[in-house]
Amino acid sequence: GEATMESTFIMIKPDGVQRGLIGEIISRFEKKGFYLKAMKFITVERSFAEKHYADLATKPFFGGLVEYIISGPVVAMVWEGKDVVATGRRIIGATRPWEASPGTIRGDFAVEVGRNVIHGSDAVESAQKEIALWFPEGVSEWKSQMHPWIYE
Ligand code: DGT
Ligand code: DGI
Repeated sequence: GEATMESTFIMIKPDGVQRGLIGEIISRFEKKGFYLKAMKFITVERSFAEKHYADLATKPFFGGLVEYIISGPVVAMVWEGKDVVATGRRIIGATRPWEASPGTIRGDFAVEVGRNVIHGSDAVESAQKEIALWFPEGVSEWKSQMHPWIYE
């Protein structure tokens, strides 16, 4: 029911955009029964990417990760649904694509951890932080007419 609905931040990274995977990825979340609440197609600045990945600032790959994220446009989205944070991560698959199961986005479309196509918030608290960072203007409040066909 309503009480268990949550939101997550999903971003198709520049490799996903370049490789023509936008439709495929959006389709997987749509068909699952999650609701798209916000979406923008943007190239972010270095300082913004560094803020998004602030938790990884001490990692040796941080510089390369930031370069990759700012290298071209990304598709930033908010998806809503029951347990969408954890379930979204399962749809995405493991961070290291060689560990990602077939049937997941990374399992089906990625080879390298540094080109893993998509980002998804890893917890409800990080989702809230990321949504506030990427969508300070807020998200659309709309109700899918399919709701009763997806939720009991
Ligand atoms: P995400 O969704 O992009 O925040 O990534 P997570 O949460 O699945 O993975 P995390 O936080 O361990 O790593 C953050 C990003 O750093 C990950 O998407 C890809 C990059 N990364 C992680 N480990 C490696 C690595 O060993 N080599 C390279 N090149 N990149 C890595
Ligand atoms: O949320 P995830 O993307 O699954 O993983 P994360 O938040 O731990 O890492 C964010 C991104 O950083 C991840 O998608 C790919 C990259 N990353 C993580 N670990 C490594 C890495 N990149 C490199 N090059 N090496 C890593 O060990």
